[in-house]
Amino acid sequence: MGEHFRSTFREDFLWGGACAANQFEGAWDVDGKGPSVADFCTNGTHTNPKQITLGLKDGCFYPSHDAIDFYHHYEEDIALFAEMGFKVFRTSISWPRIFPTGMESTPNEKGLEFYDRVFDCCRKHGIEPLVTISHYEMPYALVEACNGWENRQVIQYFLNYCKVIFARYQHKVNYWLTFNEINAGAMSLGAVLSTGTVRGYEGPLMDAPTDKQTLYQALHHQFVASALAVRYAHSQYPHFKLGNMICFVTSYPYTCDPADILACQKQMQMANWFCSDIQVRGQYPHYAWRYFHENNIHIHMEPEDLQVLKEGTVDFYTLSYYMSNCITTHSDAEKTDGNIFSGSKNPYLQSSGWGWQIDPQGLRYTLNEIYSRYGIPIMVVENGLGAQDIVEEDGSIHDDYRIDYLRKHIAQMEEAVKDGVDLIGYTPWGCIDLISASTGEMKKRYGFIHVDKYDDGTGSLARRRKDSFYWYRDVIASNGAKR
Ligand code: BGP
Repeated sequence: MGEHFRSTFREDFLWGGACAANQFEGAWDVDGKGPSVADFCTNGTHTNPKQITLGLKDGCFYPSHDAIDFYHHYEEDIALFAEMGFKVFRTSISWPRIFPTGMESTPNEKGLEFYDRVFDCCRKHGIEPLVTISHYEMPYALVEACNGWENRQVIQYFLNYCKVIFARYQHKVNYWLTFNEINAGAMSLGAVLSTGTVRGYEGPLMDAPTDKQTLYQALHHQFVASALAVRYAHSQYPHFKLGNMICFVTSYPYTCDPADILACQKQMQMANWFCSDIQVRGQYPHYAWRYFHENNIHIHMEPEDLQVLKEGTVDFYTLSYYMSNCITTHSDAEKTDGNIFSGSKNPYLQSSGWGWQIDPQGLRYTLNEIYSRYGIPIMVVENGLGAQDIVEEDGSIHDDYRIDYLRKHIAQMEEAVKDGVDLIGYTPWGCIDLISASTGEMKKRYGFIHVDKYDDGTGSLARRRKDSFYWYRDVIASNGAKR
């Protein structure tokens, strides 16, 4: 108690929202942009998986091509964020907007100018940009030329890209995240979107080939690329703050059977802690070697790699948190869907319409676990409820289910702060409706702002404030107290 007891969010707490270029910008081939992996992904549904195709196919719908057209609506959208009182806006730079194939030596000036306009607009409204450098947006040409991150050469391409955007936006952006959900790279959906190791593959994203040797080698290259970018930024731009980004899926043992406890520990290690340990502590963790041995994984490293990892550790920790699951060795346990990782159903939790188990207390638990492991500032850079919304005749949208979800998670963040966790910000996902990453749908909406856009590609793109818009505005105005 006493001087270490904090009763509420810090004064400079960064309230805001989060989006990613490929899910909301549209303008996929405008002003010189090259295609990204996401631009060859069709839409799907909860039950009908989205596909990646080799080139564009007649009769397929590619939702990223137009998305919600933030590219041409950014002024209106950022003004709406400002109306809610955002202090921070997390977005990503589309790598192929800057380097259309990823391999050019000079950047695409028109792409750079677009982000100048976006960041200037944020600053005009007093909003701090928080920029993800790579959010499932690898130039597709790098998939074809290099099988994505499997090829070590991509490290240099990525570093060139980082150097260009760091130099260009050094006076506009202070907060950077290297890779979105880097730990997704070990899973099938992540393999497609994050590691880009899908050369020659066409079919459902979830069924993309997952050869562990290739994935962990690709991940190693991403770790080195991330560390090199962090090290370079620290040396050139000391005012920058660089973070990692983990898709945190908290797992609980399904029973108190010691076999379940161990299975859960192993799951937490390889799913969540593995990437975190490397990016925060700067070294491969002890438990990884046995996993590699048992799975016949041999990572090729250059002599300097381990030193680079040590020298490129991040300044703050960020995570997405939507749900939790259970892990068990008992085969009769019912399965549940989830964000990238699936697991067993927790009988104490309710699920969203897409089968993600809602667990606000798990967020407090998770924040405590992360903070006691690393002791560096933490930001929750994604959280939210994907749900279908109904637009009433008068244009209003009563999304009390979304308010309920967010309110409960904010309450648990407050508990974590009282526990002593240094939480510095919160950017709920899809603060304006956008394309779902897992299914490619518009129907799965997260926003405070509704966008008139539908899964058949129709819609006027009109923006509307949902009830949650006004609610979140009050949350921010009261620094989290009024909710
Ligand atoms: C995270 C991704 C986001 C986002 C979110 C919600 O894993 O970083 O890009 O989309 O999940 O997932 P979905 O869009 O599948 O509902």
